[in-house]
Amino acid sequence: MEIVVPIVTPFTSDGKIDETKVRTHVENLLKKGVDIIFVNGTTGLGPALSAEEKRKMFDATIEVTDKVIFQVGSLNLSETMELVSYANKKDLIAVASYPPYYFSIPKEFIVKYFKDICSKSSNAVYLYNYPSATGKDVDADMVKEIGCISGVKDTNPDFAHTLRYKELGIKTYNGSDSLAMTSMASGLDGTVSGAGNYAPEILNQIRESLRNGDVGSAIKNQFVLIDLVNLTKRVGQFSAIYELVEEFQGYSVGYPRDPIYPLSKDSSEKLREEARKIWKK
Ligand code: PYR
Repeated sequence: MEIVVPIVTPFTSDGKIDETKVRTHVENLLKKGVDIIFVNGTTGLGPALSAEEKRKMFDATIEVTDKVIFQVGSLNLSETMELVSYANKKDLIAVASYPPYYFSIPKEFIVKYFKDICSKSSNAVYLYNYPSATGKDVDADMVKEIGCISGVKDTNPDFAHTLRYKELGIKTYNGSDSLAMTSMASGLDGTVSGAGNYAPEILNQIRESLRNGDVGSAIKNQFVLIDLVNLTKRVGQFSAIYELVEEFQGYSVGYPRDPIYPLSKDSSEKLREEARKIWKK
């Protein structure tokens, strides 16, 4: 039962990556029981980062831990391949990619995209499947056809869809906060949770409860997580995570970057107050 956190990308007020804040955040999450750090995911604003910025996030993280999954995907395949080659020189868990998005393309192109990454990578290659964001569902049948994918993060409310990958015998994680408990309880390899940025303790408590057979407590904590996530969604989920890391973990992870605008002071104060009510530590 691994807890994977897709970390936020901490920016300065003028939009540069703050590497010191990355390291502080990663160190704290590991201390709080997180097993694996996923860099440049959705919560990390991956599609909004340049290749150079993706590499910076990876460098700052790997200085702290080798338990890293490095998301390298983009619509510019030469940049993606450069990142894959860069990672070949390092010790890490895997490189990962979402499929090429935006364009309407045949399945064979997606299969080829992943095969090309595999042929360039000396590391394991994981799929980041997030159909509601990318418009492409790289399902278990496609993964079988690709043939070289050894892990998947499926950000998907359809749990059976995720379970199909596990049938192939590859590392399988579901990336929906609302399915954290289900993912840990059902024989998947673990959960990927954006809320883990600000509430790693809750994920850890869910895991502990499951290990102790205390399902009631696991369910209770799962609903605290769901309530927090629903609250963030009302004001702007990705911006809100920056606020809640500071609120609950006690240090700043800087700012998001436009067009993921920071919350107004008023909105931030209301969010924090509501969040404290939901999660009374
Ligand atoms: C991500 O932020 O990358 C997730 O999968 C949740």
